Amino acid sequence: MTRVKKSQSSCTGRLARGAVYAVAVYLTFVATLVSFPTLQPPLVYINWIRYPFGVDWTGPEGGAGYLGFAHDTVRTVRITTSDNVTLGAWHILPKQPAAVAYARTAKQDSEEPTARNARFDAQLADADRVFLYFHGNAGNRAHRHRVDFYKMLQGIGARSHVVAIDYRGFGDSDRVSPTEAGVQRDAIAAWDWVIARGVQPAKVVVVGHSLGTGVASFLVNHLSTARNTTGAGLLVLAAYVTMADAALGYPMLPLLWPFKHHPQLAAKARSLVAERWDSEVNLSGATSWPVLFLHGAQDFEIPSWHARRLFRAVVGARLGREVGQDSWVAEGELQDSAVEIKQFAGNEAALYQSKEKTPVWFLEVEEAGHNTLADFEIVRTCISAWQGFI
Ligand SMILES: *[C@@H]1O[C@H](CO)[C@@H](O)[C@H](O)[C@H]1NC(C)=O
Ligand SMILES: *[C@@H]1O[C@H](CO)[C@@H](O)[C@H](O)[C@H]1NC(C)=O
Ligand SMILES: CC(=O)N[C@H]1CO[C@H](CO)[C@@H](O)[C@@H]1O
Repeated sequence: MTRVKKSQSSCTGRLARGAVYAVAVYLTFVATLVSFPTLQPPLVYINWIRYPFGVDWTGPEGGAGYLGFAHDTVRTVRITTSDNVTLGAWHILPKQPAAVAYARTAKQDSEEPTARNARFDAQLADADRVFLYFHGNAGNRAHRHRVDFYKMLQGIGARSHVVAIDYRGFGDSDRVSPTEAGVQRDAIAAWDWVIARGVQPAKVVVVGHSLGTGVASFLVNHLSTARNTTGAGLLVLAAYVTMADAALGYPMLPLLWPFKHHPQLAAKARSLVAERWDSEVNLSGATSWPVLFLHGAQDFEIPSWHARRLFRAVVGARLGREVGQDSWVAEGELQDSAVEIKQFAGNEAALYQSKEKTPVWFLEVEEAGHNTLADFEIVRTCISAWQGFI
């Protein structure tokens, strides 16, 4: 009897000690990240997951040959940033009619690289739209769900090109550690590269997904405040309010979860996230750009309240007042005279449209998750309508 008791108590003792160690390790880890903020970026960008592996970026189709694009419609280009970092990017031509796409000609096969580049450049200068795509964290531009989205964008309008970059430290870009300041330079360099090919700013739609929505929001703010430049639009997929807000709720890396339910601790935790990516501020400042928020109601990585709050903030900033602050009632209704709401058949999606001249729209897709927006026809239709193609 005594023996059993003893072993029970020592078992409980071991468990208790184990729990204390686990908490100590966790707190040490968090304290280290706070004391050395330069250790945070690898957890934010996750560029060390180099997936998909082994892409031959310099190959004939820029490494995209196996991804189902029409023959000879993708090239890898190199973009140099203001701090002399070289980035890899894809330039993807508009969707080709099937007959043209598969007519692989001897002329194309023997084409010199310079002539090929000139042909791509000439087509780019003649674009109707250029979608400049900034991807999310982890993995590179060849990631399947990103490719699905490029393909959808190719089919918007008649002559839509896609340019998708890899930030520093990702893909075939120089292996320089990404930081907020560095990635901001990457975004500016990518924009400048497109404009230097003879594309009018008014034809360029800046697109961001997930982490990239912070990058895209920064870029449009920079363009409108520093250069008085307005593009064709800002398309934000699965946006977050600020990096700190995203980190606090991020299920893939629930480091800050223990803090999130306590308002003061949460505020403290927020202030300790070094990479800011303050999209709410940046978006509210870029008032001349058309904006479209797309968000899946089944997005558990970044829940759709982020996009709702951003939508309200952006419309509010343009009207000079708060919009529907407390009246976004449970089932997705926003009550505000400045906003019109359309519900699609079977509640497939809800579209919120500001009534201003420069459209600010928000489409919430009922069945979509964080990486699956490209699977929904309503998304393609909505982007086309927002860009004035239908
Ligand atoms: C930029 O970097 C390349 C190597 O990546 C180097 O050859 C070149 O000299 C650098 N240019 C400047 C202006 O620093
Ligand atoms: C910004 O651009 C708009 C239209 O292109 C122009 O009307 C306006 O005067 C410009 N503002 C400044 C400060 O240059
Ligand atoms: C104009 C402006 O406020 N831009 C800000 C956009 O957000 C980033 C933080 O991610 C700031 O560094 C910029 O100053």
